[in-house]
Amino acid sequence: MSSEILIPRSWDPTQPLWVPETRLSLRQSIASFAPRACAVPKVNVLLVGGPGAGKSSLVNSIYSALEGEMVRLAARGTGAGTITTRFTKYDFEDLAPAVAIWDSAGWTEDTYKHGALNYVLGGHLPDGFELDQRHIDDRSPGFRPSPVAGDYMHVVFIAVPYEELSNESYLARARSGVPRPSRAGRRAHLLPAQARDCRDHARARGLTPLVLLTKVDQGSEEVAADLKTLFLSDEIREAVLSVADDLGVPAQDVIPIKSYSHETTPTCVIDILVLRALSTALSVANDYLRSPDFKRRVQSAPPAPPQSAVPPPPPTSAGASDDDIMAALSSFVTEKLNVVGGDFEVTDLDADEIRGWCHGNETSMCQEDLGLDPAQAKRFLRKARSLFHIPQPRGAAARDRFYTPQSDFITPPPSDAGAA
Ligand SMILES: Nc1nc2c(ncn2[C@@H]2O[C@H](COP(=O)(O)OP(=O)(O)OP(=O)(O)O)[C@@H](O)[C@H]2O)c(=O)[nH]1
Ligand SMILES: [Mg+2]
Repeated sequence: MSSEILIPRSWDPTQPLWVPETRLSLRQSIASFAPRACAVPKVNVLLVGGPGAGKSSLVNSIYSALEGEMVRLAARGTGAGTITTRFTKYDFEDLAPAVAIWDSAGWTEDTYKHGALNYVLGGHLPDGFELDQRHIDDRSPGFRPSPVAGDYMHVVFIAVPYEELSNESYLARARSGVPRPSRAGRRAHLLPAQARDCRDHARARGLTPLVLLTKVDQGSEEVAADLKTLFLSDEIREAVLSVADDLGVPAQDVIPIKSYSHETTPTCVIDILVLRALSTALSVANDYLRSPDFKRRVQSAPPAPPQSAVPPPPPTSAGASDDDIMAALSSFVTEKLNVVGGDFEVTDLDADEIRGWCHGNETSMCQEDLGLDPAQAKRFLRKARSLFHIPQPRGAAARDRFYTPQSDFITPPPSDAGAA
């Protein structure tokens, strides 16, 4: 009996269904993800690539897709130079408690030399490390001489912008292995030689390098007009196969994405694309955590210092004082939300007042008193709840769960008012 094909045949058999349920299930699986090694509390996902490849935009897009509204955490550029210079860790609080994404400075011919990539992959460089420098070594400020398993990178994304592939000389260079000469005033993109370098360093540590084919809307008019045609497009298929061929990786390890760039509201398709990419990364990371390479590396790590020399563990938030928590919230507002000043600073307020906001889900108080926008207010309360160990109020949880921007809809739960 022959089966009838009811949907257009895709070149990728794992093409998702573009429906809100797919996004919901991706959000849920990312939120409940657990690393398969107890020595690793959070999986570290590394983003590398050339300036303007779309790394920071992906961080913002993943956050937006998890949050359900547009969030801009990482500064984005125009592609005309390196915008990100510091190695920056992004946490997603309870939206993805076991995930950290590390955004890096765009590669140029002058950076990531002298084993710097090994330091990045090996967890020697802390959050905030200045990457835009020619020489990085064990005397660099902040260098971590003995990283532990939780500091290592557990999965690597190499970002390659699709716009680059339309330049035929890119493919020619990739095949010959000749890096593009630098030209003053012209932006440098991910060089094939550097991508190979990263692939080789990753493989030497037992990691599987994944390639992000970014900005798929640039280069295919059909896809730009309707992103849902991505996995039906011959142009994208060709690009995926070319990149896989150039870098010597399996085609299924090349993931085409489109991040939020000019959009002002979330869309289901972009949410699904970026969450699908993260979900693939988490599953590859878990494979790594079970691999002999990882286990060997953990076993051969230098032994922990003798008991007497072990410093007391840092206080956990469970045992933290109100003052500690208020200080942590204050730096969260300035460093993570990049907000300085509403009517009050966090430290002007009382811990019990913030506890009250948490219990009542008082986002409007956060907006008025601390000068936060609605998305920042939600993040602030989420952070405060996790530090004060206050569960999310039921109403707020239900609203978040069924929050549906724009035209994407899921039937909301019946409200008490409606039942009465
Ligand atoms: N059309 C389109 N533009 C994108 C996409 N992703 C990113 N961009 C744009 O590309 C430009 C550079 O993006 P960034 O995210 O700053 O790139 P980056 O890799 O972080 O760059 P550096 O920090 O300089 O290394 C920005 O103008 C983004 O809006 C995409 O999927 N489609
Ligand atoms: Mg950046």
